[in-house]
Amino acid sequence: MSPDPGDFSTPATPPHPAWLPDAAVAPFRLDTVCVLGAGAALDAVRDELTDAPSADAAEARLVIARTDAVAAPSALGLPALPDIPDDGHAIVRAAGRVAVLGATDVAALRGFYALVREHAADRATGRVRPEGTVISAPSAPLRMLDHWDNVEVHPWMGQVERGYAGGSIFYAEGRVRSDLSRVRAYARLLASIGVDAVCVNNVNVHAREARLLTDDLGEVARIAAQFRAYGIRTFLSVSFGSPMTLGGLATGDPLDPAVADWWVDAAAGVYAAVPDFGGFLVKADSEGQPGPFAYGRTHADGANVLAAALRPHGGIVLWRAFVYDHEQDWRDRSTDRARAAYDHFVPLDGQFADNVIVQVKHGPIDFQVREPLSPVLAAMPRTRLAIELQVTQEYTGQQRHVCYLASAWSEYLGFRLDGERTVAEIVTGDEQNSPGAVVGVSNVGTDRFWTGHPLAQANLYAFGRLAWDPTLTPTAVLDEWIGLTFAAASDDAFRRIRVALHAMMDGSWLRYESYTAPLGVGFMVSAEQRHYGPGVDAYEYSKWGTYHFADRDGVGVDRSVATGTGYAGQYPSPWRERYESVDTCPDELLLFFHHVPYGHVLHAGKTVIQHIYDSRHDAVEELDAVEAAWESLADLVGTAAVPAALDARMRELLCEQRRSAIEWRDQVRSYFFRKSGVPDLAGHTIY
Ligand code: GCW
Repeated sequence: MSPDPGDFSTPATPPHPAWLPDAAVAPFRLDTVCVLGAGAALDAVRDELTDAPSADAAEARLVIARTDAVAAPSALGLPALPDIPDDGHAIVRAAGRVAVLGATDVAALRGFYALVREHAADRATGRVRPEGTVISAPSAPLRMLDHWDNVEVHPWMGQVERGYAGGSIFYAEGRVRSDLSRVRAYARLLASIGVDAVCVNNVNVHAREARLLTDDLGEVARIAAQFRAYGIRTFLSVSFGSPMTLGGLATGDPLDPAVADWWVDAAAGVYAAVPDFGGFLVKADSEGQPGPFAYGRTHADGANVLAAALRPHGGIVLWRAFVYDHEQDWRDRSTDRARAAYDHFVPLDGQFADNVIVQVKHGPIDFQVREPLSPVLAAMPRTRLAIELQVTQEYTGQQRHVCYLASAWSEYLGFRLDGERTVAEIVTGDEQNSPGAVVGVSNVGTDRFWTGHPLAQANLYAFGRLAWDPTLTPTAVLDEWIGLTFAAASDDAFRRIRVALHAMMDGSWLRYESYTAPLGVGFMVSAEQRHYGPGVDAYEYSKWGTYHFADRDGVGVDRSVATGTGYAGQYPSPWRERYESVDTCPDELLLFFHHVPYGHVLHAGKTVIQHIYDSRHDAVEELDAVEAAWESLADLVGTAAVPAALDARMRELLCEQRRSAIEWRDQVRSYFFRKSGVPDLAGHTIY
């Protein structure tokens, strides 16, 4: 029996090389090379270049060095070493030679991968790099991937919660895998995109996983060792209830001295096993996880007790702001889930310890394909903040649909949330906020392609690149990814692959939006199929606080200050006013902020109902071009450029995407016709 589309549970050894195939690195093994300096990360560079002819620094065409290992700039033929920030690198091209420099071994390693990336991107764009020095340093000091992996297979969430790429690369059979080579390969991929932190277990901390913090530290240390070699620090998700469940205390009250002591001991234990441990990630008082509310304490009290325990070791706490009432009565129109994070956290601004980062989902609800930016990000100037993005495609096609998320993320990061500062500036640190982080929920698993959909690898790649430099454009990032991933293709094949993939991916986020929930209303997802596929009313009478309020006259949630839940008032100007009024609210967010009649005319000129009818049709029609783009590469299948297994996976998933998109189109369109009785002026088939 063939598996369902999207069942990627069969691991493969070795896995697909993703964006670092041998062909991407091979050009750097042709010339004479010199790697200067000590450290595990420089050993990783030496591994990459094992077969290259070596020469000393004065002779080599390519030098990769820690600056403290360079005896004198003249040894590299340079008048002086460039001034490089500690966590950055320099690529110096002079007299036909290239020097990659960093203050640490890790910085030099990242510089080496930057060189590999430049080479690949130049192939895509035909650019020739001039001589000179290019310095690059990360925008966010912390660029972190969170794994929602469970040690044990959870009865209804599987091993990786919201994972669409098979099992966990960390755990098998109820414990840490004995063979961690896959983790090492992952660490290499992450280092190449500048990710510097990974949290290795689910934020929903079940009983078995809680014990990673105590019984399994030796095993956690093995994982950390894989990451360390690539400059990546390991974090754990911990349960706020640990002092009771693991420590046997009668309370978890953060202000109880015995509880504080328990955390001090727990932190000391972790650092004894993992000296460069990063810290804790915490989901508290959220969807059933324990938290400080049980003791009448605030989230600042909760976060600070953990922060105090980690402080002597240099560790930090990432404390999630995803706190809302998940036991809501759908009849209650006064409670608005969108308001919750702001209502809980903004009054605490200035109360969090300086080694706490409050981690905020990009939107106020839950990673929907279209949401406004969370107003919390503009409202806590005295708090370190992180934006949390969902690389795993829970609500964006579950790695069966093509959906290139860099388009969305770059919009979020560049959004001027208070009219002046971009979200990127706020989370990476500016004159108001101390530096925070850019965090993503990882999309990898044991699948042979890592991510289920092979094109979803581009999302992981883009996450790291945008966390490093939020000003990169999604198309430029895609060019890098294509250049690296398809490095083995001949020039002609490569040009065609590039055209095809841009046609498939550039507009894919907006296309996904167009056939799913309309105009920002969100959450019309199937409950039985775990948020995959349409379920227009699946959450309408539920306890989760995610409603669209469609009736015979109109649809949408009134979140205005004047007549609705007041959520629009959580924004600073100019967004507060823009969102408050139906006249100025952007079309794509209209139903997020307003309940309007079906005949309401959008700025784009159509009525809401006709937009609902048409946009689904148009988006499904576009899939013809998406499929044709892949089909245009058919003669390359079986060559190094497009291996047969890749083509087979692509075809299977493109087929599933079409099936699912048609289902979305027909259900959503029929639903709104049946509710409204308004005929479709374009005469599309309605069921
Ligand atoms: O998006 C929702 C998911 C849950 C997840 C939760 C969260 C880890 O459906 O599976 O739990 O958000 O972010 O905590």
